[in-house]
Amino acid sequence: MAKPTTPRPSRARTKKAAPPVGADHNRPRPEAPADYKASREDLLEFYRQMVLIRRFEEKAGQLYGLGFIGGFCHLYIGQEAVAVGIQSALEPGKDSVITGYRDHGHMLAYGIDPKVIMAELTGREAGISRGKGGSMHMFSVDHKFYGGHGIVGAQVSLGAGLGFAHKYRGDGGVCVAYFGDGAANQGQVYESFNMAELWKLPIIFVIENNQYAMGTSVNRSSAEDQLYRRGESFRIPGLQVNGMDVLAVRGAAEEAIKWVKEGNGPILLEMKTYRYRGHSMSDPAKYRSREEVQEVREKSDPIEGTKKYLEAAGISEEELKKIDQEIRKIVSDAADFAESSPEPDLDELYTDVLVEQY
Ligand SMILES: Cc1ncc(C[n+]2csc(CCOP(=O)(O)OP(=O)(O)O)c2C)c(N)n1
Ligand SMILES: [Mg+2]
Repeated sequence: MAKPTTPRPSRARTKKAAPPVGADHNRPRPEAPADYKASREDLLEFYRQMVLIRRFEEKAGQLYGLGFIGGFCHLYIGQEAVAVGIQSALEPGKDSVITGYRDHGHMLAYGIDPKVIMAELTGREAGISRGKGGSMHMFSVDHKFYGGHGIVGAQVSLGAGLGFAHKYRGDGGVCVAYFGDGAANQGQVYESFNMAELWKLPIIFVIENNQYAMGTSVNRSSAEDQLYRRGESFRIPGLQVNGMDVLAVRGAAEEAIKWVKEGNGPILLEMKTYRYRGHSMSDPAKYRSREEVQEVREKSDPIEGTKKYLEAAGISEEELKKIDQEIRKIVSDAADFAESSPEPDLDELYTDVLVEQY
């Protein structure tokens, strides 16, 4: 066989250092967010909401063990600062939210009645989805909370649709679409990124990087494990945030909202957080050690961290104990309400499953 006459150019001759990520297009970037300067009242409210989520989830875990909750159930314990910090920066009734199946904490942070959430978990008629959605499929259109989705990553595309609706209607709202580190490897996430940036949709993509998907760690499963960079090739800027610190989360949320409302298109927030419990209710947890979980609990717990801010603001131990007691009562009332509520009527099997008219 004849030798090729034109040799391929050697790599050495064409080699040129690639520009760093983000530096190749001359475009503005969001500012590095500062921690939110919380008032005494803000701090108390953050504490109250985070403790409510923690106690509610502990109770849900117990009710699951007792057989009151069927199907899947994913707890939000450890991640409280993310939902609470972001939600506190949104405009209720104007901005929309969508998330995956780890949704109870998000609904509580939205101010939705714990009773109707617990009733949904236990499959009761009084539940927010009339007892037919369960843990993973809760909705409240009144609160612009669009679920609760069991298909990993699907909420990101639906969120792009919500962002489109805000823009199309010109209602000035922003969509926050939450997803996990595992979901960040799903293909439809990137199709959504492309469209969202192309159409400059008002959407904040929030990756709740709790370090683990169902059975493996982010580092073991992700070629690029610095997830805030995942939007860069679509020109979506990303910020990495300490998701265990409610003031850092709120500060980043404000910066993101500003960016989006100025018409710059989407932004990505990577919230570095941690989940203390198993992925779902049955999880052998072979992917991490108990010591690791214990260390995070001791060193970075979002509620303990907020307590330190509260102490510095002069709030006494007694005041916090009072809040803790109030929350315990709210949660036990929610559980009593759920347990004593009737199950949906059999006829309900055929409602809300098919849209018959437009
Ligand atoms: C399309 C799809 N693939 C797989 C699953 C099974 N599954 C449920 S949760 C999960 C892991 C997701 O992890 P992550 O996105 O990190 O969210 P986290 O559970 O940590 O909140 C998987 C693989 C699913 N529900 N949907
Ligand atoms: Mg995860």
